[in-house]
Amino acid sequence: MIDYKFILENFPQISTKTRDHVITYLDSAATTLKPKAVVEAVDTYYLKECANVHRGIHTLSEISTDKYEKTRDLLKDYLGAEHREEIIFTKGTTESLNMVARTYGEENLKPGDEINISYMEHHSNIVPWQLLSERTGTVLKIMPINDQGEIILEEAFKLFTSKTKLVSVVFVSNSLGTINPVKEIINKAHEVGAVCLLDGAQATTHEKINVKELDCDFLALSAHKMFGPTGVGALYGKKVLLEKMPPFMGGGDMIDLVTFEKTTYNDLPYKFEAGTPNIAGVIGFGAAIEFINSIGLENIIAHEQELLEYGTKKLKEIKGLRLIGEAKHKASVLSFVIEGTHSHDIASFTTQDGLAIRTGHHCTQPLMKRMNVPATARASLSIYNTKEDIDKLYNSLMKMIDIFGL
Ligand code: 7TS
Repeated sequence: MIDYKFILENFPQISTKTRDHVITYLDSAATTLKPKAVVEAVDTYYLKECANVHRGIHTLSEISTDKYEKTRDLLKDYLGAEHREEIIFTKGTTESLNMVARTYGEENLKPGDEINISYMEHHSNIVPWQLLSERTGTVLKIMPINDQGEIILEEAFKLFTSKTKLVSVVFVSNSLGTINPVKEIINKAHEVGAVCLLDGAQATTHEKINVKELDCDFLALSAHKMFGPTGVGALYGKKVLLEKMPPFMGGGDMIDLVTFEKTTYNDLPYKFEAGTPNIAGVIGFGAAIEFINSIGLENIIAHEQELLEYGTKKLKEIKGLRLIGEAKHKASVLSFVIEGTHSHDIASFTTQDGLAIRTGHHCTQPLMKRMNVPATARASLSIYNTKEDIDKLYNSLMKMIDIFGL
């Protein structure tokens, strides 16, 4: 059970008037709201404890370093990783995915080697592999999906051959909400000798993740989708793989010894964290993980599933509305189209009732094409949402249909 009083106290945004309205925030797949504890952790760093990390022995540098490194331990435990060195801080999912492409990909993949992704990937899990293909001659293969928005495993697995060297798949789809059978995909990848990378951007607060049990080789994530600050995230990678990978960027902190003739590199995880990192962001991320732990991920998931069930039922009552993405195993994302309207018109209308929904292709253009829609309207739900929020969306859509004469 989610204590709504606790939620209201922690997310003042949900009761603050912006322009004419108290906004009903239904766009958590884009970014979640930030609880007070996260903002306060960032605030404390900047106002009272500001210093660089890993660079000095003065007290403030020690405090910042301790807090920065504490987040690594929190995330290691949150993901069930074996070693803290397996957690690399990045700018977010996009950078983590690009890091694997540029380091593991360039080092290990050869012309003709195949990379399998799915039709429902975010652009950040498509374009880095296309860029890699341009540089190395690798070939991209696409796992098909059905009309409900589920990977057709039987067909997809036909693409797994001795040529497959890397599989990169979204754990939870941002546009459809589909929770993919990643364990089966990882096992299949390993069976043919490929490594498997998960795009965990949307998964981290909708699914309990244990990277050791899953046996994934890499997992990319963003803090801002798990109540943390923007511009920070992480790459989980198996130590044996990370150790053999070349650095991503060169600079301070990632070196061991520098001479003009030759440079040797720092140990993990610092080999991949060149330059002054987003210290405040990482510290805020730690507070976000503690916040999730204090509520209990299982409670968050249960609340979201209840809202998903209610929202699905309610939206299906609307004539002319079609849900895009009806997978059996689904997170709290309601993507839809309404016959006779463009999704942008839906957003323009519902925003007047104070609703914040996202419309467009959600950075998944090939998926939109596969589902035969130009774009969708998307309501994505989190712990601070209630059934009343869904009722507001329902009422606004009904009003729109009436006014537009649909
Ligand atoms: N992968 C998935 C599945 C995502 O949903 C997103 C962001 C990313 C990767 C990229 O994450 P970033 O933090 O590096 O930007 N998705 C969305 C969305 O659905 N609406 O806005 C951003």
